[in-house]
Amino acid sequence: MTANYSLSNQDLRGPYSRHVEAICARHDHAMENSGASHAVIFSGNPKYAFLDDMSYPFNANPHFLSWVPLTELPLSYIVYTPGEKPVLIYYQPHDYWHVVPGEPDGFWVEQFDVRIVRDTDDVAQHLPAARDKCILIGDIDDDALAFGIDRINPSSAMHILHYARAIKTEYELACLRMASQRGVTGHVAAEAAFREGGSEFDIHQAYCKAVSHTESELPYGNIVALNNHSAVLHYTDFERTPPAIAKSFLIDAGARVHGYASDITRTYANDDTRFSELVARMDRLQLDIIHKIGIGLDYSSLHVDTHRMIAGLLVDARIATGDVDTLLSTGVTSAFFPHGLGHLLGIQVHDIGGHMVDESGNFLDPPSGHPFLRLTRTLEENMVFTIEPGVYVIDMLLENLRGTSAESHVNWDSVDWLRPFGGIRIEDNVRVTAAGAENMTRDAFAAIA
Ligand SMILES: [Mn+2]
Repeated sequence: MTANYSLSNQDLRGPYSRHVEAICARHDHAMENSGASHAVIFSGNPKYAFLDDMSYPFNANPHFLSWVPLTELPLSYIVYTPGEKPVLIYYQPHDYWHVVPGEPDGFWVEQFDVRIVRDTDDVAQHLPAARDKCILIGDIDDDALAFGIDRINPSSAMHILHYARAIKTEYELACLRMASQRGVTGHVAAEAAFREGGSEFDIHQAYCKAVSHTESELPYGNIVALNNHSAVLHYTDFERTPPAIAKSFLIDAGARVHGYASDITRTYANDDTRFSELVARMDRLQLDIIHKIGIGLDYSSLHVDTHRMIAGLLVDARIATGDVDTLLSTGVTSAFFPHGLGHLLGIQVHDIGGHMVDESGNFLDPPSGHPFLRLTRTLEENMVFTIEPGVYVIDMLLENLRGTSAESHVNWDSVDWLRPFGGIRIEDNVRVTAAGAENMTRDAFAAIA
């Protein structure tokens, strides 16, 4: 299936109006805590390369996007005063050089008092006169864009907003499900391009076409890796010619809907039975992890549990020998699985707040020996995050085991066998439910199968 992804916005009006209510309540709380009467949320401004007049792709302030799904609206502001309809200062310049934002329209529009401005000088008249009663939320790199507001991103408000973002509203869950569905159409097209013998570049283009994203619209740079390239965790080269033999294929790629991202990884074998079995074994392991998810579970302990399961997989696959505790304590599992189990997912692919313990600015570091774990929170209903275990041959890490007590626990012949395949990662996007977990990614694959 390579049809362009399309979606209907008809169902979102109700969920979105309730979402805005939730965002207002969140801001009421944050503003009370910071002693502010008004919150002004800035969408962001284009950033330019040094000595150049061309800007980088625009990345809107995620706080702005949590209010309104306008990913391409620079130099705009939301003004929120508790009890009043939020004002959207909508920057639509007269500009014949560029495509300017269109007329405000869509399921979101009736939630705002929209004020169109043609020039940044016209923003000031729509801001509260009492600038000292305002807080400004956004990336301000030019004082002129703050319009005299001194309190920018105060932690007394930001911690509350960041902590709350981990729990998704009904509207956000709908967007995240659609983002998974959109990404999955790309994954299906990418697998077909791999089976047809395409290069990494060909596969990447098949993916972009299927999800109907330009590269700058993707939530993150696609990882499209054939053979040993998949051992590079963030491999982002695109070889223009296919390898003589494509033994394996790892793709880590997502899509966006209304500013919300999916983040999905799949690994495929060509025709090698042993590697195929290892991929299938990892797939079952990943589902077993997801089966453990529930309200109140500590994500750090799930990560450590995953290391125990990876130890079992390495032994089953004759890549390592020894008992689980030894394989963990000697660093064998960390050499094969050197990244975190997953991260919060939402407007940002690595959504903010993964290490927060509460809304007061207390943070919990990852457990010792696991510095790259991005999520250490206790799971709550409607949190959305990724589950992405992996196993790789990364010689830089495996070489560190030589000469240690770990060396005799590694079957180096099997490492040599696995090296040309690179590695395996399976990544789904899941939501915590009262009953366990909703797997948005598997649901999307099942829906198009
Ligand atoms: Mn991820």
